[in-house]
Amino acid sequence: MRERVYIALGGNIGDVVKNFCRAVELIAQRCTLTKASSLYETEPWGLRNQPNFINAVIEIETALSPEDLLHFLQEIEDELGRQRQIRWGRRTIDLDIILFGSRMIDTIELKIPHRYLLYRDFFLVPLLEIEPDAEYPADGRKLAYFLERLPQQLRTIIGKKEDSLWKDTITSLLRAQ
Ligand code: A4P
Ligand code: MG
Repeated sequence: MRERVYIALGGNIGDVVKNFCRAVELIAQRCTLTKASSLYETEPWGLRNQPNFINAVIEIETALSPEDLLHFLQEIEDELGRQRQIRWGRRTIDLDIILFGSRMIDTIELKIPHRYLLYRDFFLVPLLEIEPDAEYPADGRKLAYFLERLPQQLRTIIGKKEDSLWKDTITSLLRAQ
């Protein structure tokens, strides 16, 4: 069975947009890309003392199991992170599964929905941009409802970031499928 899955992309070191594009190209080798949000520039959530992030969300369809998708995404993180670990000594792209169909998963390895989904505007805003009716699987409440109630001090979004490489990469991947 193919499931509709939302993946969040985040990064704040190196050429983040180039890494996002490469990540989406690699994801599309085993999954079908169906939508991609704009890029958002965001202030760091949690640990404050670090550079601003770029965040985005993509929608895919996949026949992979949640665990296999997680491992596939971790391979991509390693592949893209490793190059820059030499230069910067840190990992530079985070690929988080935020929703997997309407499944609820709670294992040591994997929590779905993502444990911070309801507390992160940099997940909710790009997700709602591409799927305005998205719901929280546990109770079917609209995610837009949670975003409206997110306190000001948790808000991170500075604005959208225009980037032609991102636009062109997404357009060509959507066209190829
Ligand atoms: N894991 C459990 N559930 C999931 C899931 N749904 N998707 C486990 C992906 N992984 C999941 O993740 C640690 C472990 O989480 C994995 O081994 C997996 O089994 P990680 O990516 O290796 O480690 P991490 O990135 O240090 O932890 P985490 O919790 O993913 O970091 P966060 O929470 O993503 O925080 N501010 C802004 N504005 N934008 C950001 O993107 N990101 C972070 C990183 C902090 N602040 C940010 C942003
Ligand atoms: Mg992560």
